[in-house]
Amino acid sequence: MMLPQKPEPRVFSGMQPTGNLHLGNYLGAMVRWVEMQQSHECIFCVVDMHAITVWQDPEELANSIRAVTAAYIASGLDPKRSILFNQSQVHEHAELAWVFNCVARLGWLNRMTQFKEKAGKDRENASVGLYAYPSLMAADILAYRATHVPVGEDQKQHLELSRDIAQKFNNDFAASIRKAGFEDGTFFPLPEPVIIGPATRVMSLRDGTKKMSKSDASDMSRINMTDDADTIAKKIQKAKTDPLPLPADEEELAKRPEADNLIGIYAALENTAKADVLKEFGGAQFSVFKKALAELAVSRIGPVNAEMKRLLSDPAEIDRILADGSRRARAIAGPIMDKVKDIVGFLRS
Ligand code: AQP
Repeated sequence: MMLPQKPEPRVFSGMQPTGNLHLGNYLGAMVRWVEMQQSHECIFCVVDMHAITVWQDPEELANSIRAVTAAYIASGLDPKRSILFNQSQVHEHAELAWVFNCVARLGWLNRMTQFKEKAGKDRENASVGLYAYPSLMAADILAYRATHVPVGEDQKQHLELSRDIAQKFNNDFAASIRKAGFEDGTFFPLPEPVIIGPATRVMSLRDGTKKMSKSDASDMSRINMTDDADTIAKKIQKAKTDPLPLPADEEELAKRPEADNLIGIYAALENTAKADVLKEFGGAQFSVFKKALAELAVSRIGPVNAEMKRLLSDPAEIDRILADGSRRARAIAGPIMDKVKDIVGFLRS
């Protein structure tokens, strides 16, 4: 298969099967994926190899891979139009990650804030995989020479590292890249982060300065995509706020993290801007706003939740979708990895 000289526009992104997907994953990433699917060639991955950078119960991991796949489809991703698969079924991710481990510099990885946060004080005991996570992420994207990566704000630093790795590979191997037929000496694109919308960083419902996260010990801190209507309403009602009514302008809103978070969630669910939500609710008490937010959240998440349940009642069908997606992903990544091997100087038969 002939690769194009310049990579064509192509979208890649993924989520870890490490527990329940939450509203942050949905509004920060998934909603954008569904949009981009209309206009771009898209590849969406369940990144199970990233998940095992911290220990996962094997049975739970297998179930989570299916649950995340079901969430993708229930949210509106079409497995015929886009490629949906789990990472470990396409060995090119691991192969390219090794090459990138040899391109990336220790100093670059040392700066990654996510590793510092996740490893915490017990850094010596963190897995090597957790440390090398950004090289694997670069490989996920560049195994398809993908050009656009829709993610939440928290992934910005890793995306910048992916660009640095692509750039250094292109520089280190420029002559060999030309010899392999790429006239301008560029093999990998520098992937563009797509971080847009009013909810690129959804915060914890218990603390407006902390990101909403799967691994937060308190379930009240997040809205899970599997929560029922009563649970969603209760979590929103109990969400931390300050005592003042809602502000009328965005400048004031920016000074009040909890209010800002809830307004951002409302705007994203309604597909509008924060300013428009403030026009409607500026000056209102939180009790009034929270009631409207709970209704909106239930009306958006309820149908996704119901469809996820329906899909999960047929696990064999989900496995079939992942097998089909993996085959289609390999058809793209295989020839790219073959070229990488030629460029690096590996012999292949
Ligand atoms: N709070 C968030 N707001 C907006 N976007 C978010 N994302 C995650 N949290 C938020 C985006 O969701 C996508 C998938 O994330 P992931 O599964 O790779 O894991 P993560 O970023 O590590 O998510 P968590 O919930 O924080 O998991 P844990 O607690 O296990 O670390 C990404 O595009 C991410 O930006």
